[in-house]
Amino acid sequence: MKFSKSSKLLERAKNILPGGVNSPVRAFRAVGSNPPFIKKAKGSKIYDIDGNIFIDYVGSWGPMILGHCHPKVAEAVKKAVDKGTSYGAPTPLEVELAELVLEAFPSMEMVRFVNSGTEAAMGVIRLARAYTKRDRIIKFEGCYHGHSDSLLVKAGSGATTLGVPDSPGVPADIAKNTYTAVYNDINSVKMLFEKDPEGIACVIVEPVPGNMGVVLPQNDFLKKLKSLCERYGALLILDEVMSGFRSTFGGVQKLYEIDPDMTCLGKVIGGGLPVGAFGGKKKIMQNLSPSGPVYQAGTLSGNPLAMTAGIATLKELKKKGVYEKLLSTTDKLCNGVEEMAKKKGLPARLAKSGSMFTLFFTDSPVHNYSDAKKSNLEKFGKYFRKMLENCVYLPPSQFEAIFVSTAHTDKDIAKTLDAVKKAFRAI
Ligand code: KE4
Repeated sequence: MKFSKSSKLLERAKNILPGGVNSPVRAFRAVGSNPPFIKKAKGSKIYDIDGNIFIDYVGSWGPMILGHCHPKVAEAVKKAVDKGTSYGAPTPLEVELAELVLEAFPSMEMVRFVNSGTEAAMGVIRLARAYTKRDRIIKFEGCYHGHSDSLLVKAGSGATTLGVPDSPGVPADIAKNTYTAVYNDINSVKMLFEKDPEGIACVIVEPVPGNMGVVLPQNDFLKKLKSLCERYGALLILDEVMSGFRSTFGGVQKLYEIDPDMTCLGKVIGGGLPVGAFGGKKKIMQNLSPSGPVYQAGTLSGNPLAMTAGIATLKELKKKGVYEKLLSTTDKLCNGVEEMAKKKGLPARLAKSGSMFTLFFTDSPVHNYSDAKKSNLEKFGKYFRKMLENCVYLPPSQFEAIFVSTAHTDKDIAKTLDAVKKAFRAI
């Protein structure tokens, strides 16, 4: 397998694009390798500029749940282009997609479309602060909600100290309004509410995190979170940008029977075009401009091409049998991986939620970010590079999720498991 054209292009790109990429994780820094430059994708495959073909489990980090270039999605977008690419005016398309989203998320009574998950999380935090007239927020270590200042914050020195910036450029004055708790540790949240009973506007959480790798909620954690928020008058915000539509036609909030005040969405609802969304109870959402005083705006929000791709994608997902197939393909892959890891006596833990999963290279359970960080990153790097050599394109980080699509065939799974066998032998 050669990557000479990609290596040359990376050198050229690095002169004009920081790190040669437009989003850091794509640079493959976490796996000690350089990224292939992709020229096209179709179904479950991606094709790089050196002629290599990979079975793709990144799926553009989640949006490509139907695989790349799904005929229905591609056809719809091609037609839409002939009607213009953006109007900056209301269109029937955004009403249609909004109705599909509200059908999938019964906890949502209203929704606002934006252009990314980052914008969705930024907007929902501002709305929560305005609605509750409070400034502090709670997030969780290892959960990611995009790169807005209030959410690029990590825990201060003590468990209940105010947040500190998690990136240069985030003012300490902003970071101090963000508390960080520990996922699956309800007491770490209780302590914060007891310390600041009237100052916390909201708790924002990935109900099933994917950004520390996939981690599953334990012991009714989400229900306990909801009741703490109710007790202290804070809003519960579920960030389902990644988990949305991955297990069912809707969110994991349906599976865990949680009724959040607000939800963030992205990825799948744009079918590969830039879309984010935030929504929730009407009494909160109607405070959003222009129906209310909370300002939020976007030139390309509700863009006709992105709406078209989202509508086509959700309409496909609604079809009978789609989730049965998607989940059985995922189970086949995961069962195969777990069997081989066990046979090899490999210290590994697999966590799965619907059609997304992570194989942690650790032999202890992973219930939060500090557990996840015990994984053997060197082993993960070797495994990643071996899988790439065997034409399987995985997310280039231990702390990400693998995404299965409806385009992955039994043949893809068999080839992937064969690659896993070779990779396990090599590490
Ligand atoms: P975007 O701004 O990247 O569209 O969405 C931010 C975001 C918000 N919430 C959750 C739960 C997310 O997973 C994300 C983005 N996910 C990452 C993957 N871990 C996107 C990949 C990247 O940053 O390049």
